[in-house]
Amino acid sequence: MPFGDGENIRDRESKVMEAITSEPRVGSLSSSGNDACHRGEKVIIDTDPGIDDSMAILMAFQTPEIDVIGLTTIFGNVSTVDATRNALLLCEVAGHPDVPVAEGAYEPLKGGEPRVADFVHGPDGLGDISLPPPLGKKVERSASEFLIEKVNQYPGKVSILALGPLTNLALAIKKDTLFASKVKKIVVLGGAFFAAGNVNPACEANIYGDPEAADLLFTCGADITVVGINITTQVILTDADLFELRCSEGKYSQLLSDMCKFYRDWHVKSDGVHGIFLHDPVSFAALVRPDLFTFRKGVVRVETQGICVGHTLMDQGLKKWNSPTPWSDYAPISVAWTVDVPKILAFVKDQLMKP
Ligand SMILES: [Ca+2]
Repeated sequence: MPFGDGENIRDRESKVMEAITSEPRVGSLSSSGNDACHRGEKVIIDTDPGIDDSMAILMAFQTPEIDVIGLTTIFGNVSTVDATRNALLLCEVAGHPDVPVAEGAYEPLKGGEPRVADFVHGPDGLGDISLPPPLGKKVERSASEFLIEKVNQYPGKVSILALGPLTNLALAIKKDTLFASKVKKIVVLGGAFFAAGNVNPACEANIYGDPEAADLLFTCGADITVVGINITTQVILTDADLFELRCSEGKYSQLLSDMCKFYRDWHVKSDGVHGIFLHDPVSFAALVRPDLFTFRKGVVRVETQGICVGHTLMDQGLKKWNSPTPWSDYAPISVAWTVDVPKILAFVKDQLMKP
């Protein structure tokens, strides 16, 4: 769906242009965790923007410790084509129109129409605030080709922040059998660990979007950290925080505040929450500030059939099973277990309000 061409489009355009043209400021980020990002670390963001994706992407571009070397797109909050448009626009808003955007798969691994959550993020995925179309174009390669190219170009040096359904990553693993060993680290927003989902009681939206892809990724042997909604729903930007954001000098605070209206109203209707969950920004924090979390290691499998399709289930290693299970013989991954809510909220607000 195209961006609206309502009467306030000129205001939006000038707002976007203002964000594009204002001087970038280099901030600082203390990253004291053992596995925190180091200066200049290469990161690809696989994304379905998405309002909270937009927050995470703009935060990433404002973080000097990391070097965003590309965005790859996927269906989820919007269609893949709309995700590409939004990703291009966000790169331009962030003052990085040169960052390549590679378009991802149009459907999950098993085929069929993807599930699109436009009722959460608005028809355009960015809160339906009549933003202008991007000036730039996507690159020729597909998302999975781009991912493969970059991990081969910089083996052991590229981390991936996966903020949507995991189809592109699964396709990269299928096409390049050494992909898992060449990627540095993959941080995934997805799943609900020993907690209720957000699509239905069994499953969370990103995993539900392509359960086969998620199961393939979680069992591929790569260095993976997964942040479930059992963690991200603990971190809420309340109405008071949103007001503070709107009143702040943050470089993108007006744009994000406008985008957040639709998203916030959905939270009231759906969850009785007067504010927004910070799913994607919290996952970004797991990449750059892992010291704000605790993690547990275990093999994670994803249900691909039946009423619990999309359910993520971790073997915590608490019991020695009598016989082999579907969890046996796979490499464990790191599952975010606890989060320091006050500290992470302060971190996210600080990033979002950075001038
Ligand atoms: Ca997302």
